[in-house]
Amino acid sequence: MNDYSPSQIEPKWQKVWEKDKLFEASDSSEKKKYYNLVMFPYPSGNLHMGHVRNYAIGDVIARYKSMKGFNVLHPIGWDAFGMPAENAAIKNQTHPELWTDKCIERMKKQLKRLGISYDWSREVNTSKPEYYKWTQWMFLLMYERGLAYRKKASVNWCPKCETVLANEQVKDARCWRCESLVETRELEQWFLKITDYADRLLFDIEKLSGWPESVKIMQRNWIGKSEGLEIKFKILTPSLTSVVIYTTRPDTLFGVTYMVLAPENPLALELSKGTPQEKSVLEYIKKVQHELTRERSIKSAKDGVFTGGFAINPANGEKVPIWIADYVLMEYGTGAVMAVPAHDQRDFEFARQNNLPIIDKPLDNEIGDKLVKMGVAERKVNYKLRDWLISRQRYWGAPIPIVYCNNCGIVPVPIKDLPVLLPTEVKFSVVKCPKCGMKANRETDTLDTFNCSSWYYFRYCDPHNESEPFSKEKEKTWMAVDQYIGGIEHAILHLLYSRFFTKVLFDAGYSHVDEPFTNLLTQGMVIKDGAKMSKSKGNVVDPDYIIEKYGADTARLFILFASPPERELEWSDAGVEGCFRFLGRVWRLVSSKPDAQAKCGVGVERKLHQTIKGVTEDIEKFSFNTAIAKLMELVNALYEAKDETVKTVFENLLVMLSPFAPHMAEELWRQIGKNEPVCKQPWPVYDPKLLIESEITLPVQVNGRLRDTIVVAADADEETIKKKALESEKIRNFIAGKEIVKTIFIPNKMISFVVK
Ligand code: ANZ
Ligand code: ZN
Repeated sequence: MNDYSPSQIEPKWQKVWEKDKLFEASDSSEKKKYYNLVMFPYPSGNLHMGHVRNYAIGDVIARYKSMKGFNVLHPIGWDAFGMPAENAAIKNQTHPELWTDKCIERMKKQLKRLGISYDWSREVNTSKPEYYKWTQWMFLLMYERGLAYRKKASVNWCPKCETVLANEQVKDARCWRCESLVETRELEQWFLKITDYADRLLFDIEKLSGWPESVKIMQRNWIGKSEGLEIKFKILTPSLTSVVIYTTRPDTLFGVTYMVLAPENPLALELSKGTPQEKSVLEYIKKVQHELTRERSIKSAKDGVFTGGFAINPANGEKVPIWIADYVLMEYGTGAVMAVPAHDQRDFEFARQNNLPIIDKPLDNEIGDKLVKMGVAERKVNYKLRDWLISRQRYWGAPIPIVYCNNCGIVPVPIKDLPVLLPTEVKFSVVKCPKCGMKANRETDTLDTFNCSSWYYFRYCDPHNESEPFSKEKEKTWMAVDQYIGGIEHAILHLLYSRFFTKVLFDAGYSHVDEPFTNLLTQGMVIKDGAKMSKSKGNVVDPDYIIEKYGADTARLFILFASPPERELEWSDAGVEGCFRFLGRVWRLVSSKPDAQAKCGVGVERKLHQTIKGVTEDIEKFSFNTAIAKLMELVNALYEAKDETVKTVFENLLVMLSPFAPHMAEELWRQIGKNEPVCKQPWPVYDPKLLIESEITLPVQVNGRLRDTIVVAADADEETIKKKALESEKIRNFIAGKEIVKTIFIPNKMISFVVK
């Protein structure tokens, strides 16, 4: 018997798995498919513990499902375009492609060292022309369907990243990547019309029963559907007719004391023209013009100015002043509100600041309907969701397949001319217009990398297809993804964009499903000393170091044992040691008696079947920590039972251990004389008959009457049972001062005393 030495056994089995192509998914199989997907990594250079956790969880599910008889697809690839590569390349005087390829090489080695059961034959890399050709194709599909358009708009600009950002990429007015304060710029940019899908994206959330409630709530709020009325207020200026406001509370109409326009609302200038207010209105507009929409939507309602104009409240004919203030946004509703300080918090704050009246009138739920009937109001649905800004002023991304021709204007590059290659030296030559053949300029912006990741799971179904992004047949074989596993940080961004892409592909007839991910598991963060592992905090644990010291099996086991997947995982060196010791115990137990044949005792057999039942149920509900705890208990029981252990118990133990610690399970499997890989064994089933409780409840009678019950071991003998019955307080009371003349014992039924 050798000592447990992961550094010897792990590389050995990794080579065997690869050579025998054990994890390559078959496109044609009798078995039921199971598409198990983990969020593909950004090739930053090194795997961190968050990756290890994501991929260890994914691997347990993949290996388990495969042993349960499914045809499992478990692919991996690289989300390889993006800013960090470009910045690193500038810093290190190299090309982003070289830098990215190096990072991928390193991280691939790390993934292989972890023994994750990926189908490497399907690996994708979004920065290679074979892939981004089809990302461009997706863009053209959007364009063709009227879902991609170019417009001048005020957009979010990150001064540090030197590019525009989508709304989803701005958090509390800061860039999601570098946290710089975002600025507003008027620029002409490409957008995807995700708003066309707002209603379906919202409605279909109901279908996602396998998603965490928290993610669904975030998506609902982001889409932000609001139902209300647009109401026309007549203006008391002869040259102007009316101002339309949006409200979700028409019942508060009688409490309106003023109105507010967004500073950008063109009506503001018209109303104040020629009045004494004109100057202050102009000054105010100038003052707020650089404020950000996002910031404005959360700041308190303080300053604003009177426009000089008045309007008539259609509910009661009252004259109300019209103000402008930055708490009203031009982008939402009609860019104008009726203010009800008695009912609305921000209107209240504003009224207090500016000495405007606050009057509390009873609510009137019918006034809205009346105004609609009179033609003064209209029902209206609004969304918070905005179109997705997809062009980026960066080099390292998929080029937008568009040319600008002096004759024809915007011209899409024909599909046959894809890919539009990213130039290796950044010089843009003049191109020919695909329509008229005249000189034209190619679009130099690239696509937001979220375009690449919005459809990669389709590509895995058919990764080497050169004539289409994927065939309908293969899509039908594999989609939808049965289980998706990744970080919660993508709750809105990637997960919303992917749902949108899938719906477009569905509508265009390329996908047979309109939701991509049936079940979603969002794993918690890995923290150490109470904080997220990060370089700046200096609390990073390097996966390579752990693998070197303890082996991949211990790293995986610890990560899965320390906490349930959705919860935070607190790193613990002692916990890692503990898992390593446990694997050592398994190793010594099995390898010390590879030929164990002795008879299996009832106790061990029962424990085994209880473990099979428990572990199976736990894995099904992704409770990996408790599943591992049950395996640990089984190993303890086997140590205690010593000679009772038979080979079948070892066999089952190794099979169940293999999704968690696959290398050791594989090695010991051969030691007990098996030839076929353990990872391809069927998952064990338990025999309900053998689960029977080890303890039974037995009635105790005194003189023919039930006086108490006792709990005893099922196989306890008469002497033990008698002793236990006589320990009962109640029974002793019935017997006190008397003599037991007879004891009747019927095994498994009862014990009865006759006393005199
Ligand atoms: C009167 C009122 C009284 C309102 C009340 C609310 C409460 P959601 O649900 O988010 O759609 N609003 C409308 N357009 C706005 C804009 N462009 N900028 C800032 N605020 C705007 O919110 C709709 C409510 O937000 C509308 O209903 C309006 O204020 C305000 F007790 O009208 B309400
Ligand atoms: Zn930035």
